[in-house]
Amino acid sequence: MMKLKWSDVTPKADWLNRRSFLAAGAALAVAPAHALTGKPSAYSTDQKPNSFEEITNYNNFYEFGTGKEDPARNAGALTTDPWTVQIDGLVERPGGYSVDDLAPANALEERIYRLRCVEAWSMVVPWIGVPLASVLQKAGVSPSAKYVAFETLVRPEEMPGQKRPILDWPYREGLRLDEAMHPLTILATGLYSDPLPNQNGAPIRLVVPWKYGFKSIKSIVRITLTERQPVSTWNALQPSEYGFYANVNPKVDHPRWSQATERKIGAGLFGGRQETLMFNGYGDQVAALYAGMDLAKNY
Ligand SMILES: Nc1nc2c(c(=O)[nH]1)N[C@H]1C(S)=C(S)[C@@H](COP(=O)(O)O)O[C@H]1N2
Ligand SMILES: [Mo]
Repeated sequence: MMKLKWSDVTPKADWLNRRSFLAAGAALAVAPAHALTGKPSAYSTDQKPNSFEEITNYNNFYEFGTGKEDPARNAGALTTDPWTVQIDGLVERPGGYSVDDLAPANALEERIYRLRCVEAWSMVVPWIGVPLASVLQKAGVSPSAKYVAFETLVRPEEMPGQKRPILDWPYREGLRLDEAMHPLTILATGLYSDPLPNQNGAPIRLVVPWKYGFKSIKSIVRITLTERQPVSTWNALQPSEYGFYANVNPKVDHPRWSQATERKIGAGLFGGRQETLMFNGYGDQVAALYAGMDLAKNY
């Protein structure tokens, strides 16, 4: 049988509508949460996205447990509305911003990105969100700012993993300002045409597709513009294994495993491994950010 690519058989608009159509037709009793639409983007990959079921049942979100199925099991209880993101530090308009302020419906874009976890598995995810640059512009970046720091919610009553010292809570991440302003960097509020499921970082999470997944911090409550390189959770915990940059790099192995290949979730037992690409395949867009840097030292 001839192999057709997903993009050959499914016009993007049809595919976008499919989920809400199915939801509407399937059962009016199960009222779907308001559907989201994101404008198609040239930054999206043509690769076939993983299924909604795969993306929402195989997760890393240690606030809800360390098992891949723990977030799907435990994150449902998280209250994500109301939600305020505090933007502070070296900004002109510090304060509390709502998710609608930061990612209004008319600004949403669809970004189908590869996601490569440092543990050497990967997926393709159709996010909906807005460029982080648009959010930072709302707060007004002061000229002295050089980095952006992010923090996840701390609420052990609803995040059972936080009752144990698995990580130094809150989960923290950071980017250099030019990485944060890069057009590929988004804050996501949706997945397919659904509001972001809790296990994927509701109501708003970072997505930096050329970096290992741990940089893409979930359920963000604070964004701080700083002059100094901020703390990032995994780097602070184990600096010899997890760098601040964490750019996907098949030539720099993790001390305990190779980063040359990856296991694509959903490929099946006999699907085989695929080669990991430099900057997760986004080198044309981002390599210039690291010109002249030794990427083996700055891993
Ligand atoms: N707050 C928080 N953010 C997090 C994590 C986490 O444990 N806590 N895990 C990270 C890791 S290791 C990965 S691979 C991605 C996984 O995102 P996904 O579950 O939506 O695929 O989320 C990242 N963001
Ligand atoms: Mo990860």
